Amino acid sequence: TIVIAIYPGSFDPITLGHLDIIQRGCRLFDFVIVAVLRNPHKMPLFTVQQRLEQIRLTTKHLPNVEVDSFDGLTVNYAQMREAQVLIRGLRAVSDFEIELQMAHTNKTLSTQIETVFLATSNEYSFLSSSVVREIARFGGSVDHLVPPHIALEIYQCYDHNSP
Ligand code: COD
Repeated sequence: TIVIAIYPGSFDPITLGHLDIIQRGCRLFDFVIVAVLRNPHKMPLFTVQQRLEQIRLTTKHLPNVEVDSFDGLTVNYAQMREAQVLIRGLRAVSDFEIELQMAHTNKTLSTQIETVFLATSNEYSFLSSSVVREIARFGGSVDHLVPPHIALEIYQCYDHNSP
C-alpha cells in the first residue's frame, strides 16, 4: 500500500528546520502533504496564500510533496486525504509534552492515524518560526535560518521599521 503522510503546521514562515523534516519525511513515506492550518484566531506575519506559495517554492525539488491548507481538526483533514501518518518534529523536551498530548488527543479522535515524530537535526534544534520573526523584527539576519527567497520576503515585511 501507498503510505501518505500529512505534515501539519502554521509555517509562519517555513524555516530550514521544517524543510529538513519534510525532506526526511519524503524518504520515509510515498507521499507527503504539507498542510497549513487556516487559523482565524491568530495574527500571522504571512497570509495563508503567501505561506502556501513560500512552501511550494521551497519544496519544488521534491516530487512527492504536495502543499495544501486545511480548516478544523487535523485528523479529519488526514482522513479526507486518506493519509495514515501525521509527521511532527521534536526539538526539545519542552516540545515533547505538548506533542504527546496532541498525539494522544488525535488518537482518541481517529485510531487509524499514527503520529510519527522525527527528531530535529542538531543544527536546527533552536529554530522556530517565532525565533525567525523575532530576529527579523529587531533587524537581525535570518539568511542562515530560512530559504533565500523567504528571507527577502521577511525583510520586506519589516522594511517600514528601518530609518
Ligand atoms: N526542527 C524540527 N522540527 C521542527 C522545527 C525544527 N527546527 N521547527 C518546527 N518543527 C516542527 C514542529 O515541532 C511541528 O511539529 C511542525 O514542525 C510544525 O511547526 P509549526 O510551529 O509551524 O506548527 P504548529 O506546531 O503550530 O502546528 C500545530 C497544528 C496546526 C498542527 C495544531 O495546532 C493542529 O493540529 N490544529 C488543528 C486542530 C486540531 O486538530 N487539534 C487537535 C490536536 S490537540
